[in-house]
Order: sequence, then structure tokens, then C-alpha cells
Amino acid sequence: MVVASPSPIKREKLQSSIELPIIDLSMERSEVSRLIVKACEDYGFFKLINHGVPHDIIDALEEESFRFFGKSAAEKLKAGPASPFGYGSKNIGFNGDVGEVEYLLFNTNPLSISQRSKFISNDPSKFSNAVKGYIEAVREVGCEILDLMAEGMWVPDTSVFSRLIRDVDNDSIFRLNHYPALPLNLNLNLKDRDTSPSSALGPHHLSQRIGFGEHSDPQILTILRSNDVAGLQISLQDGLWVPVIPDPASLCVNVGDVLQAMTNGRFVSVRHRAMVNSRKPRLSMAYFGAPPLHACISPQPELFTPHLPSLYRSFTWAEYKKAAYSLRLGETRLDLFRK
Ligand code: GA4
Repeated sequence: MVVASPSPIKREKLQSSIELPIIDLSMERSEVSRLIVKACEDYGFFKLINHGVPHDIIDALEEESFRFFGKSAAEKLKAGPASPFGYGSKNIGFNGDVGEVEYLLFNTNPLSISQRSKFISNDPSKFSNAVKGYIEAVREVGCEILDLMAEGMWVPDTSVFSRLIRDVDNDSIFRLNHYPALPLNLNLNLKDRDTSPSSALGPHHLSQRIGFGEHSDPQILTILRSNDVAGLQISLQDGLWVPVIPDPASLCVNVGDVLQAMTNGRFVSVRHRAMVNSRKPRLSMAYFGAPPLHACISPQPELFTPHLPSLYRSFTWAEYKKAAYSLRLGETRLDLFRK
């Protein structure tokens, strides 16, 4: 295994927090689909309200998750290693990426809980029912959003995207992330010292620690719910990181690489990362809707224009997933599939 060397401290541009575009699922359907398309073109991210996932389902899973992450390290390790499914701590993927995060990663199809749930919870069926209930509800929301996207882009086959995650062989996964509260990093790196008169930071400064490094999500669509602790940041332009205001009542939806390819680049799979909060632990639950391994991914011909012919070659999800796992977290892997 490759061991990562600590990344150099870079001076980064950080913008004040933004409110993502808000999509209210209870609004009129054509308006919702129009707004979703706009958000996916402009930001690759949006905030979903009135999503219909019952609060008791979310609360049950949050409670079970905190109970697990509150256990001793030795107890939690019994639910590991993450290969890739199971409990993992600090290691992300297999190529040396690390972050201040611990997590449980599950295959949703079939749900890969049963063998491990006895190590995860003292009441294993309570834990697996909480995960099952949440995944079922959130998958329905995911299918609805994908149909609305197709409608909003006037793609005649409106289930062209949702069909992939409804497929009996879909490869969707689910992740519970726990970012423990950690003090700020004291950066004393003289080489990186900013001595310019405009620097308000002085000879050294305090910076937040990285929980999950910058990356794009490989799948079709990600649906993320987090507690009321800030941490998610998105990269809107090169080098500019924008913190997203946390909202536990909403779901945060983002476009994955496969959807960027299928929309011929009209939707953007935006790079994001998670920072650690210095005072409160952050808990996020992420559903990654993915096609079956054998599914052939190609840009939708309806989305070609004379100025924008097909940008990506056809590939299978198995091929793409293999590429993702063979590269580092922050790699822009979709470029390898450009024509
Ligand atoms: C990013 C999105 C999901 O969390 C994930 C991650 C996966 C992992 O943590 O094992 C990957 C990462 C994610 C992208 C590139 C590869 C695979 C780590 C990594 C270096 C579960 C996924 O599907 O892709």
C-alpha cells in the first residue's frame, strides 16, 4: 500500500458561505424540473426541501450512527476493514488517501449489513432496519429527481436516468461519515508564510483540518444529509472553496461523473470536500446512486448540438469504477473518457 505524505499547506481562497439553489419538491412539477436543470448546470449541487423522507427515519439512523461511532476504537474495528465495505478510519480508497474521518460503507444491493451488524450495534436488527428504511426512502427521492431532470431537459425517455438506479443489478452504495471535532491546525510552515502587507494571517495561522479531501463523485447522483454542523465545501471556480450552510432538514443533491457524461457535459460533477469542525462532530449520510456494472454509459443524443457533439466515449460503469479505484481521490477521472 502507498503511504501518503502530508500534503503541503496551500494558501487557499475561501469565499463566505453560500446558500445552494433551493428546490422545493412540493412546487409545481414543470417549475421544479426547470429549477433542477438550472441548478445542475450552474452549480452541480442543490438543496432539496419538502423531500418527503420521514423525519423519524432520519432521526433513527442518526441516533444509531452516533451510537456506533461513540464506541471504543477496538469495538469499531471489529466492523472493518473497509474493503471497500465495512468500517474504515482515516484511510480513503486504496491508494494512500487519508482524512480525519471514520465511516461505514455499505453495498445497498444486496444490503451488505447482515454479516457486520452484530459488530455495529447491540441491537443489529434495529441498526439494519434504520439503514434499510433510509435507503429505500432516499432512493425513491433519487429516482424522482432523475425523472424531473430528464423532463426539464426535454429528453423524451424520461426514465433514462432513473432506470439505472432502479435496475435490479444497480451498484448503488451508502456511506455514513463521522468527522470528530478536532482542534484547528496550527500552520507554522515558514516556506508557505504569507508576509505580504495584505496578509491578515501573520506569520502563521490556524486552519481547518481536512476530513475528506477534494473529489468528484463517480456515480450518477449523490444525496447527502448531514447534521447541523458545517463542513461541506464546494469548488465553484478553480481554487475557490465555498462552504455550504448546513441544514439538517434538507437533503443536498449533487451530480456525479456518470450524469455529467450522460448529459454530455450539460450538468457538472463538481469537486467538493469535507472539513472538520473544531467544536462539534459532523455526521453525514450519503447515498450514491449507481448503474449496474454492465450498464453502458453514453451521452444522450438529444443533448448533442451542432456546437456540442458527443464529448465522451461509451463506457461501462464497471470500467469507470475500476478507473476510479485505481486513481487517487482528487483525480479528474472523467477526462480519461473524453473523445
Ligand atoms: C468518492 C465518493 C464515495 O464516497 C466513494 C468513494 C470511494 C471510497 O471512499 O472508497 C473512492 C472515492 C469515492 C473516489 C475515487 C476512489 C473511490 C475513494 C477513491 C480514492 C465510496 C465512491 O464511490 O467514490
